[in-house]
Amino acid sequence: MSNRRNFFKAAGAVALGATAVSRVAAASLPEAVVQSSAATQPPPSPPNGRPFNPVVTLNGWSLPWRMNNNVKEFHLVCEPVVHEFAPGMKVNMWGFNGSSPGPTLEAVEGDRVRIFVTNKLPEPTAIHWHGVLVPNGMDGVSGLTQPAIPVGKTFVYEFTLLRPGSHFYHTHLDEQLQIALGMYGCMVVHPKDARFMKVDRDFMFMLASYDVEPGAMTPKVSTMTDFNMWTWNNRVFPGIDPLVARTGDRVRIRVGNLTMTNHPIHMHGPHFEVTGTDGGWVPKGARWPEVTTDVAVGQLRAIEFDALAGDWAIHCHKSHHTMNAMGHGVPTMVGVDQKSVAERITRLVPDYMVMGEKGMHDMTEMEMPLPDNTLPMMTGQGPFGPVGMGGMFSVVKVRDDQRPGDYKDPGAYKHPPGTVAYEFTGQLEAPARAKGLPAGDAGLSVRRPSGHEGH
Ligand SMILES: [Cu+2]
Repeated sequence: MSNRRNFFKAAGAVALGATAVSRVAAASLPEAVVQSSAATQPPPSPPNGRPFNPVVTLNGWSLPWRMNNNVKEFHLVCEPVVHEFAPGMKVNMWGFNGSSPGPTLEAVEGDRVRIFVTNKLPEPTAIHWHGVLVPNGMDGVSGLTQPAIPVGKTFVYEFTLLRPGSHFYHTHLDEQLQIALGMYGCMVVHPKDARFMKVDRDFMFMLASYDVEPGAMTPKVSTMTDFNMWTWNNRVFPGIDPLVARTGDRVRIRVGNLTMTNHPIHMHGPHFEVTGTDGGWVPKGARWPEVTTDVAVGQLRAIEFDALAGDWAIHCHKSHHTMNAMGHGVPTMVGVDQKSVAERITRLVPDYMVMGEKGMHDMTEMEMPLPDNTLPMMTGQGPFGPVGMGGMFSVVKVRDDQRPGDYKDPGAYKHPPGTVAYEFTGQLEAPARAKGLPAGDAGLSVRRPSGHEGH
C-alpha cells in the first residue's frame, strides 16, 4: 500500500475522512475524533469505476474509494468520535472515519470490493455486511467466520457484489456495547443498469436509539429497552436535515433499523409504496399503497413516492419517539387541579411551576433551564409557531422550483392563498355529541356516563 497516503486525497473533497485518519494514525490509545460536520452532503460524483446514481445520506456522507486493478478499495477506520445529536448536545460515541454512523459505502452490482478495516477502538471488533451476499468467511462474525480484528490491526474483506440492494454494515463483536455506541453505517449496491428503478432523489438513513441521561455525554450501554434519544443517522429533531425535492420528483427513502424496537415510519402528504427491503427489490405487482410502514429491528425498508409541493412531516409514529430526553417518569397531570398543592409548595419553593395541567404543549414554548448538554424535550420552530417535536422527526420539503441536484433547505413553504386552516369567528350551531354523556364543560373535567355515579 505504497500510495495509502494518497488514498483519500485522490478522492477529492472529503476532508472529513482524511483529517480523521491522520489524527489517529500513530496513536496506540484511541483518541476521540471530534466530528467536524454532520450536515447532509450532496452526492459526490463517482471519481472512477462504473457509473451509478448515488444516494444522499441524511446528515451523512459517502466514503471515497480508489480503483486498484479493477478492485474498488475502501478504508474504514473504527474509532471513538465526539458527535453532535443536535446543536447543544454532544455525545461520546464510536464510529468510523471521524463520524457516527460511519460513511455510506456505495458500489455497483458486479463490482469487486476490497474493504480495509483498521481497528482504533480500545477493544477487538469485526464487521458484518448486513444483507450482502458474501462468501461465508467474509461475513464478519467474530469467532464464527474469522478471528476478531485486534486493537491496532487492519483486516481486509474482499468480495464481489452479486445483487443490487440497500444494506448496512455493523460490528459483530460486543454488539451490545459497540452498536449501542454507534458502530454501523449504510451500504448500497447499485444496479449495474443505472436505469433500473432510477429515481430523482434517493435518501438513506439508519434508525438508532440511545440512553443519555440529562447532563451526561456518554450513552448508557447497559440499557435494554428504556432509551431516551431516538435518532436518524444519530441526529434528533430539530438537528435532522429536511429531505428536499422538486415537485413531481420520484423520491426514494431507504430506512434501516438497528434499535431495540420497531419504528412505524409515517409520511404526511403523498402516499408511498415499499419498493425494497434489505433482501432486495419488491416486484411491482407485490406492492401496495401506504402512509406508514413499520421498520422492524434489523430490517430496512425502501419507500418511493411522487413528490407533491409542501412541507410534509415524516416521523416515527410512536409518539415517545418524537421526543428528546426528560420525557420519562412524568406523571399525567391532565385535568388535575394542582392549585392548592401549588400554593403550599410555593411557600417552600418560590419558583415552583405547575406543569401539564392543560397538556404538555406549554413545555414547547417555555424557556426552562436545562442541565448542560441536554436538549429540550420537544422543540423546533415552524412558520406558525413551535412544532413541538424531537427525536425521529423531519420534513419532506417539496418545491416547484427546487433545482435538480439542489438539497439546500428552501425555507418554509409558501401556501397558496386560502389553503391554510384558519380561525372561525362566526356563529356555530350546537355540535352533535355521543349519546349518554351529559353536556358538561368541554375539556378538562372528568365526566362519567350518567347512572354510574357513586362507584
Ligand atoms: Cu420509533
